[in-house]
Amino acid sequence: VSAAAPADYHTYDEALALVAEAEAAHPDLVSSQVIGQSHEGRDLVAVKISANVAADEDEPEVLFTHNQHAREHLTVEMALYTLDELTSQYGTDPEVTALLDSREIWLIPSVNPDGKVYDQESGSFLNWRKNRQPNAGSSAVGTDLNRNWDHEWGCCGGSSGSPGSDTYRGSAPESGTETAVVADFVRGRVIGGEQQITAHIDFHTYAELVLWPYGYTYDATGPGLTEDDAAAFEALGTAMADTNGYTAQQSSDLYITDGSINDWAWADQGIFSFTFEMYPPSQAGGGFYPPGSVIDRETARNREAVLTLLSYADCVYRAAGLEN
Ligand code: 0X9
Ligand code: CA
Ligand code: ZN
Repeated sequence: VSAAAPADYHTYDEALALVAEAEAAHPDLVSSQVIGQSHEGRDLVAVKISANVAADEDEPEVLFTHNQHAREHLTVEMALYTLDELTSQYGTDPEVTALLDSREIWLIPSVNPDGKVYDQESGSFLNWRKNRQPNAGSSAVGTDLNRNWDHEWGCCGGSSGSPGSDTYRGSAPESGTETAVVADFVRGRVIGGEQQITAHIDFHTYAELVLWPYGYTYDATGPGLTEDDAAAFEALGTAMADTNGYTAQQSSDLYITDGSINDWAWADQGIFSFTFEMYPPSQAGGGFYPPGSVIDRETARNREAVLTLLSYADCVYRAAGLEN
């Protein structure tokens, strides 16, 4: 496999320009907002996509987060694909139309823009994972944002306490600037005591997996995660994997993680929260840097999975044949 060049992927500025273009072209469907700043001061942006987008209607909300890990550039392309597909197919494709008429979608195209810019814009890829926040008392830079969420943070050997590690969990839960901004955004979707977001995918690369909580334990159930919850996670995760050919499993079947976004989103916010590990299946396909020629295919590959998540967002338990 020929390696990608940095120019094969959109830069963060280019991604934001495409968001602005979509908003200008579809003002009835797309509305973006700055939800905070990264450590280095870049805007963190959430894009809402829904019919009658200006109104906060009482519709199930769905969140897609991308690029917690800097070098996973294909995930930003996934956000741009979803934005383009949903907006261009509204009013044409009946399934997309019905979903935008009945759901409110939030896309965060990059949770870690500082890391993305650092990894992509020096002239060659740097294999960078973490954010770009300095660590007190260490010359090592960066927190692994996906070990920095506030549920069982650092509990179980699924992260590192060493700033030099690629899985450094940070000095405290939500010590990562970007973790705190996104967590505050999610908490801000609690209205009248009810979290509006019911379902979520956090996009990563690579390995072609659909993963669900908990990551901190091998047990299929746990505090706040009942047998019915586990059945719903497995049913919807498997249904999505049936559409894209990924492997569906509990995230700890891959390896133990603590402080991941999925564990926090479920345990703290009650959101059915999945991780997708996109293309390639292994290092042989280009690892974190597959060639730009695969972007269209590997983003469109997740079209049905995204629509499946949206379709069950009114009641995820329905995926398992359960009434809740
Ligand atoms: O280790 C990670 O954060 C993810 N893999 S990656 O290669 N993209 O770094 C997997 C996270 C899955 N674990 C949970 N969702 N708990
Ligand atoms: Ca709406
Ligand atoms: Zn990742």
